[in-house]
Amino acid sequence: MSPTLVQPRTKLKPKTQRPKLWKVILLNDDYTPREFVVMVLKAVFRMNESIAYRVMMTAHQKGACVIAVFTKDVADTKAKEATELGKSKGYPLFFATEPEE
Ligand code: TYC
Repeated sequence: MSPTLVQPRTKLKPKTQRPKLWKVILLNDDYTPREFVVMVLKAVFRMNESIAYRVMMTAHQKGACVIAVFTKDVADTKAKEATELGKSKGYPLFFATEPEE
């Protein structure tokens, strides 16, 4: 009987690349009213009242709070939209974005 030849696999399984995700971060300030922050979180990030209130209080007490992660485009658009809502009322409310590790 002749020895069985094991052929090396030549086709490598392509690794599926996941797009890098970006965090949207809510920053505390001393001037924006709490109710306004809650309203923006509900409107732009589709949070319900109790989650929006908890997120706002976390930023208020700790200085910042990660809100959600999105693809870069969506994170930038939402952070800008939310920041603009504050600006339109003269508030310094600020939403930052940064890449996830
Ligand atoms: N610190 C603000 C106040 O006391 C409320 C506030 C909370 C503002 C969270 C921004 O990200 C923020 N009126």
